Amino acid sequence: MTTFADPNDIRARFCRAMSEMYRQEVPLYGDLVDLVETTNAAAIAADPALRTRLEATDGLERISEERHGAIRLGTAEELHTMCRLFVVMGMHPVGYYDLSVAGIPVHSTAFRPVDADALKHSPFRVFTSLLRSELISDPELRAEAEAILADRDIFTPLARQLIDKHEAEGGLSLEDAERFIEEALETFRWHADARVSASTYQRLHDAHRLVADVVSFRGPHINHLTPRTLDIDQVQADMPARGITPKAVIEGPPPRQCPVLLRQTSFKALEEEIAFAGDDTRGKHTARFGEIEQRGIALTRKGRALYDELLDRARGLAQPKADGSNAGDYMRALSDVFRPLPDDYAQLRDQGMAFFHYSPTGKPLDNRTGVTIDELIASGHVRFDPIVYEDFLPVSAAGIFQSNLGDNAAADRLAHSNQAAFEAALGRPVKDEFALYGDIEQKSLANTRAALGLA
Ligand code: OOG
Ligand code: NI
Repeated sequence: MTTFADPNDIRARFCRAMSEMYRQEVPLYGDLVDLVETTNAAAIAADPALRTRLEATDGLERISEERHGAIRLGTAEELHTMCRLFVVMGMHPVGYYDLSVAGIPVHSTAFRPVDADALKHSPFRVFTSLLRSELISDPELRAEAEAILADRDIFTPLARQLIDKHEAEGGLSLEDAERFIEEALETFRWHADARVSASTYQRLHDAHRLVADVVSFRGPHINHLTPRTLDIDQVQADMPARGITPKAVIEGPPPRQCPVLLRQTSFKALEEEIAFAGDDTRGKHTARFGEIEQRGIALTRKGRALYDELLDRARGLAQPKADGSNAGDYMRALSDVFRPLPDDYAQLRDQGMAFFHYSPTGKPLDNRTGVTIDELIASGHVRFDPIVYEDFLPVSAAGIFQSNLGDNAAADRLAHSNQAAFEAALGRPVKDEFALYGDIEQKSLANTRAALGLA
């Protein structure tokens, strides 16, 4: 019997291979990673409690490793096959993000590990968008774009074979897994030679910069990678001194004692030289950038509804401008407006706003009848720790897209969301993020009760 490679290992190694490749392709990204590593080391050195916590939960070794990347696909078939490819690495589609509300003609999901062990092994995920070609308003251009896309195969023949083999046999041998990583990586590689002529590129670009990015090339080049930072405000502040131009504001919630959800910021996409098909004209394309993220606790539907409401209110007070001129006003509005969301884990728990992982403290329990979890916490038998948010935020994602597509990208609402069409392309429903966090929480409760000898 052959032993199959562990999908968690395949994912971790794929993530490292992709990081290597992207640093070579986009040297400025390597500079960002250096800055993140320096800042993380300083944050750990300055805070012994943080150090102890990270040692216990994450290990210090891989703190600054990439937590996510993003790609943009052109067709339903590409999305379907990409889903099968990610499943080989233990990544499953979670959530539906409609970016058309922000004037961006795509909808998206996140391919990611779902259970607690897999997340711990390697949390790497890929924010994956599908072009909604129906939102290209000129019917002739739409037909042309669809024909161009129908005529490419973004996967290597061997990658396709290995995906089939994985499905047929239920896994890949260590050797096949090695080859799979190399072949899968090819799909994410940058190609500076466009498949379209300069004039086609221009027409696609005029429809939407994103349309040109999706349609013009041989594959869905990885457009950014995102390491984890322990101090996003510091990295944002230090970017310019390293010759890195950050986007105007950090997306997501304000800085807090008890961080919630996801904060993220990026550097502006680079202008890169490309060659067009058919003649020897050259042009410029902006698509690729670097991003950083800092995650906090996952919110329940109730907590999330409050988050959405508060974010809306803050953006009503100070819509962040692309040139950064009102960044200070926006950050102040954000901090003011977010006061109703308790900045305290116990209160977040009492109010049912967030998800927690429960565990026994080790204190022996003698009275074994009718004890509730709240009583066990009060008596010091059970502790609760935040469950980290593993997903994305649509308003933040729109901000990241916009800052990297040129900040004057249209912001009008384009269309209604169409989750059904997305799932039809994918070939399966996306998983519900709230249900996944709820499961992790419930399992930890059951394990805790069992460990304490309670039914
Ligand atoms: C994806 C942008 C969204 C995030 O972190 O929210 C994203 C893209 O630009 O393709 O990666
Ligand atoms: Ni991102």
